[in-house]
Amino acid sequence: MVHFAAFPAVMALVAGHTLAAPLGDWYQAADSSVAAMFHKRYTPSPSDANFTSNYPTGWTTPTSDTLPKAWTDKLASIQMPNVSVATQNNGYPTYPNGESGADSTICSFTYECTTSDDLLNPPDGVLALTFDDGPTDYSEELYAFLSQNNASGKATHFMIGGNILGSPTVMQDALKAGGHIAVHTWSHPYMTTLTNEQVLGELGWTMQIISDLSGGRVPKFWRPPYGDVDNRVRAIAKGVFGLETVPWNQDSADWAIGTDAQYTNASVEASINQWLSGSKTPGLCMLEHELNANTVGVFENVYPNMVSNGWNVKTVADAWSLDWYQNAADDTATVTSMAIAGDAVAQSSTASSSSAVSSTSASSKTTSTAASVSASSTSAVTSTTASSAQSSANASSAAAVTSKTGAAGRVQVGAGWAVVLFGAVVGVLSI
Ligand SMILES: *[C@@H]1O[C@H](CO)[C@@H](O)[C@H](O)[C@H]1NC(C)=O
Ligand SMILES: *[C@@H]1O[C@H](CO)[C@@H](O)[C@H](O)[C@H]1NC(C)=O
Ligand SMILES: *[C@@H]1O[C@H](CO)[C@@H](O)[C@H](O)[C@H]1NC(C)=O
Ligand SMILES: *[C@@H]1O[C@H](CO)[C@@H](O)[C@H](O)[C@H]1NC(C)=O
Ligand SMILES: CC(=O)N[C@H]1CO[C@H](CO)[C@@H](O)[C@@H]1O
Repeated sequence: MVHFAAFPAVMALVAGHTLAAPLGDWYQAADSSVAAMFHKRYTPSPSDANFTSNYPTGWTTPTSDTLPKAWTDKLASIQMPNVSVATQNNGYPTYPNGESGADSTICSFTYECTTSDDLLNPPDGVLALTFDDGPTDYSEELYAFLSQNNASGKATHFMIGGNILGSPTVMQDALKAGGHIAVHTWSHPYMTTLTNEQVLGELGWTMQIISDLSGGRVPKFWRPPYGDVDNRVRAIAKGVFGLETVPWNQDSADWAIGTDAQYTNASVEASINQWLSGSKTPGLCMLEHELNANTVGVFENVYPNMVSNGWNVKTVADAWSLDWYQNAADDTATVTSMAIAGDAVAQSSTASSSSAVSSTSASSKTTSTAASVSASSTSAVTSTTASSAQSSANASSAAAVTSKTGAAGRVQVGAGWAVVLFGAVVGVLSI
């Protein structure tokens, strides 16, 4: 069991002077709001015998007793859209009273709805390179390939907290190579089917473990598993945690190779190569995975074509000219003290860019924070229709592949995989 109360601020301060963080030092003042949201505690190290006991059980949605009060307090302070918890129907979230997921109040990506805050269409000519589901046993092969091609610093890795818990040093290898680390939830669920508190645990604990293993860097981007996101989940991601939602505008379907006869190494490579030699307007944000030999192999085969076709390959952060983390420009920049989901982050959703880092508000301003968060979620909701019309053509092909051909099969892949990984970790868990 995880007890946050067991890590008083004074302890964190003392530990900060006695234990070296694995990757740079932790610069947050003990009384900063980022320290309240993401506790420094002592620095959990992968070599600690009790490493996993600092976190909830891997690959299962964290329970409410694991949630720090700072997270639940923040959740209570934000304005939530009127969106119910969905149930799953063959890859499609379904809402009560026959409400459509395409409705602008709900705005489900599975139903091809996007908001102006969603990051899915990069600037012309830019390819946002993304790999979901790491770290896995195939990650190191991918990292070696990226490194050989001087491309480590051009990739965003949307990592699963439960996988990081099982392979913390692999995640750190991606970071040390210069890769950009982002959030893909703790247990890869359909997020729209979770309660608000479950959403909190899935995002918050993945941010916490990334922060702990990266010298205090607080992730700035997350990708919803299966693309399953609606305005309720977006509001929590942005309003509580300051996270930008990153769907995709093309699904490579690399994950389906070997589980759906329609998709083979050759067919997936052929689709990707077609996109790579096609229009550069808008840019490409392709769904790809560091999941297995197929997905990594496909990438290695198509990467030369990304280069030869003249794509400007970048991390998600660089594709949109944003900082890599909420409190650091990249993997090597100084980690600064800042408010999480405070004024700076809420403003950045309208003013677009990353003034987050320059803000050093250490005290929490509850009133103005709540006001600006509600203003930003309102603008997200009201701008939905226009941006949905703009990007539905590309989002639609992505969402259609995911929901119609993939989502159901994907559940089984995910669930089977969860069992395997959990089995490997369970022996050392003491919670
Ligand atoms: C793990 O061990 C460290 C150092 O001995 C200690 O400070 C920390 O509280 C322990 N964590 C848990 C969850 O017991
Ligand atoms: C929330 O949405 C439901 C279903 O559309 C509706 O019946 C209810 O009146 C709404 N509540 C508020 C406070 O708008
Ligand atoms: C990577 O960079 C090194 C040093 O700049 C260079 O020698 C090498 O040719 C580059 N490799 C590739 C594949 O671009
Ligand atoms: C797909 O390619 C990978 C390596 O690139 C290989 O390991 C795998 O066996 C291939 N799959 C099939 C079905 O040929
Ligand atoms: C509406 C929209 O953004 N359409 C674009 C979708 O992507 C293709 C290339 O993959 C572009 O040609 C379209 O303009």
